Amino acid sequence: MISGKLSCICMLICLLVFQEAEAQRKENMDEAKVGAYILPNALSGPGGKSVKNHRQWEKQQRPWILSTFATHMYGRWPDKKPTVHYEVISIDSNAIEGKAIRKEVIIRFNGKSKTIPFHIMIYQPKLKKAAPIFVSLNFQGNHSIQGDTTITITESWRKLNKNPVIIERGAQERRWPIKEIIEGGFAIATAWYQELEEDRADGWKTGIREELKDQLDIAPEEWSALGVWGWGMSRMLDYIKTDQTLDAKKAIALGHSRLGKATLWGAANDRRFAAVMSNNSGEGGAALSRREFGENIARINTSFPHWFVAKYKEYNGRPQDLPMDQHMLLSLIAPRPLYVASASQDLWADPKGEFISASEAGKAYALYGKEGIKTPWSPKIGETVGKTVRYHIREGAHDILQFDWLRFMEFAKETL
Ligand code: GTR
Repeated sequence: MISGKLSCICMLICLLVFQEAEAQRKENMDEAKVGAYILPNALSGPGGKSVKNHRQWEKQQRPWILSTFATHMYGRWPDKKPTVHYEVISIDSNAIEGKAIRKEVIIRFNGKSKTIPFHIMIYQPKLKKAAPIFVSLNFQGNHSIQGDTTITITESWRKLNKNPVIIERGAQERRWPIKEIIEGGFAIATAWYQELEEDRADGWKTGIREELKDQLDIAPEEWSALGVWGWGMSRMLDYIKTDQTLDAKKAIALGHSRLGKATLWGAANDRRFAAVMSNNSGEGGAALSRREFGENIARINTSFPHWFVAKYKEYNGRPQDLPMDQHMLLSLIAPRPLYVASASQDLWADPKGEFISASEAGKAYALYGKEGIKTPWSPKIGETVGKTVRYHIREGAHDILQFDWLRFMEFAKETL
């Protein structure tokens, strides 16, 4: 009898927990239903003391914001640097109709042959002057960037894409207008993001978090998949610094979607990136969490539990309890040029939330005498707004296209 009652109560509790979880996950896609929210002030610390100038910002506020994001969201950034070994595996001096040099380099982190290799691919223009360089991870492997049949298809990519292996060289060409980038006088370094950690809940087990835990003195659960991918961009920059033909002082961290999130976190930690560009990065990237529109914390934590640290799940359905919001992540980029780009049909990423966040970040830029975005929502589709913080909303879907790149290059030329 008692056990019958008990099991009824258990079932009821389970149902309530399930309903609660479902309610938290529910995303709002109706602008009229976005509730009121109050954003934390990026310029005021835990004691409520306001920051008045960039010295105070650098000394107190910035470190506090950075560690707040580390604790609640992305995890710790390793303080130790790994040992690295670079191996140039190919050089093509006649790439992109003879306009570019293409290099493939393997970064190995501990010298052992069984270490996870990190294949980076660089295109650079044939110029006397060292070229400014975009550093950007890709979704589908280096061979998806261009149709060129001599680009290495890595073992790590084959391993994850078996049964059956369908190799689509150049499958992502529309996202990588390499010819235009080269003609614009820029170099670009890219690498496949999943080489350092596969994008699934237990990807850390076979990735860098496990392999380098002793060397970097950080336990796998202390950081996150987004942390690893952002950290990988820093390792790409380490290599770029060793190459005199590339201008490492003008390295631009750029990423689309989940890789835009990783880019923002990576560049917040690694201030050697001279400029930062996030494209359609949405929830957990440039978009505000408190603005309930499109993807939300509960949804992203459910779909991608490995992207953030476990603690972030405490904020499912409770964005107002976070000590920070994403405009503060963007503030960490100040005073470096920052570009936030949205797309008109990409409502999941909440373009308006990305815009307000970028506008709010302008307060940190003002401490350095830099101007951010002055115009209100909503800018005309296709128009660029803002100075050191810039924004556009492109016509179309969740993607990164030549339209975006042309504006990113224009911005880099103007500001670097
Ligand atoms: C979606 C996810 C977004 C975004 C996107 C992507 O499924 O909800 O946060 O990161 O993936 O990376 O393409």
